[in-house]
Amino acid sequence: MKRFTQGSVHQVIKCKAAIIWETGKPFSIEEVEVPAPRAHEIRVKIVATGICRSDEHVIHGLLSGSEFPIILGHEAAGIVESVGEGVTGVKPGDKVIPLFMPQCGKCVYCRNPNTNMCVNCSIGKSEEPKDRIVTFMCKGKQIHRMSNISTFSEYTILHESAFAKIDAKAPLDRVCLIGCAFSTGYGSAVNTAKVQPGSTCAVFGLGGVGLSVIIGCKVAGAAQIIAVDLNKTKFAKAKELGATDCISPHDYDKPIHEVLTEMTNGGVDYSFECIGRTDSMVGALQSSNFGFGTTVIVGVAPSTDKMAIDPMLMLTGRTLKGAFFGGWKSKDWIPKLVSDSIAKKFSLDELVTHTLPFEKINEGFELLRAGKSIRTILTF
Ligand code: PAD
Ligand code: ZN
Ligand code: ZN
Repeated sequence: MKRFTQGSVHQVIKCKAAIIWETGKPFSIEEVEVPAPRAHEIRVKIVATGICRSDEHVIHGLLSGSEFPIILGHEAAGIVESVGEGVTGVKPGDKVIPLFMPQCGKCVYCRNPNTNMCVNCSIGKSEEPKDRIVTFMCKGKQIHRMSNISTFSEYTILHESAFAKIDAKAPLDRVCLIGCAFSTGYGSAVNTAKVQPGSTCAVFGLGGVGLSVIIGCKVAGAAQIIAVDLNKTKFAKAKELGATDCISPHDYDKPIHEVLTEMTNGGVDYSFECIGRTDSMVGALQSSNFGFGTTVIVGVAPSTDKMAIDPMLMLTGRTLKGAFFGGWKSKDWIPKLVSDSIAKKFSLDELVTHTLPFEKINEGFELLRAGKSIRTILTF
């Protein structure tokens, strides 16, 4: 029987990838073996991949379920190299974005319009589904994957639920940000919070995610957008993207939620935590309006940390929410977000501060740790 396959589907590819061998160690560039895609999988050549704080959390062992050695990376864009049996709608040469939040379209979550979670997602699970374990081998060892996609590799394997085909015109060194930071921040404002025209917003943390929240708040027509960060070098970019005020908690001798409550005569309509600290999450909730404020948790805190809140904050009418990937059902929405970016509904350029060759990945992470970059894009 003839199998329906396209591309170099039966060959193992040897290519370079960045491996973290042990918690807290730097990346080492290694030659890895990437197997042929099996049924319902594709193999993709990654062209550009961004550096996100979530990768850094995994390096330091802050998120449960991460095992080492591992290939990180989850914010990328690439070109289909080969297509396994049973995969439809995509062929070698097509441009795709890998999905760290997959969309199988069939599970109880995919069928529910109120969530973008999918049973196939790896978040909160301790291991990859056994039938999905494939992928990278290096020096005779199996290398674990991040979110089943691992984009810090020249080639990677993606399940058919974990990629979105995008417009052939898309510039991959920009739309890779639609794979994580941009969609997460923008969607947190327009989907999860549903920011209304004329409203007041506070955004805690001005990395790629927080700045994308600001873009979303502005597109939604917010009247006041207050940006909060300890690093004042982030303020110029926040203003450029739509922040009306920028404040640092270091400049006040009272808690930042009191400052925000005074600035807005009773608290903001919407607050967003884009740092990943439980104390800031509580601060964001306390900054929101007593009777009708909404707070969205976007940042990912270390899995051992817990939030303690006064239940009265909720009894009085505040809403506390959270979402991965800005609430977007990924496979449905990524192609539309890419088209919106090509149509210049929003710009991704401002989020990119550095572009480096893939081999300089450790330098890229140093820039993040030093607070000098928004997004560094690594190119192959
Ligand atoms: P980033 O490190 O680029 O930005 C974080 C910002 O927070 C920096 O500008 C810091 O200066 C600032 N900051 C740090 N501590 C404080 C503090 N105490 N008070 C005020 N500001 C502070 O990170 P990022 O934008 O890549 O990611 C932000 C968080 O979002 C991080 O926790 C990441 O893991 C999470 C994330 N969540 C999703 C999701 O789907 N929910 C997706 C991507 C990233
Ligand atoms: Zn990310
Ligand atoms: Zn699903």
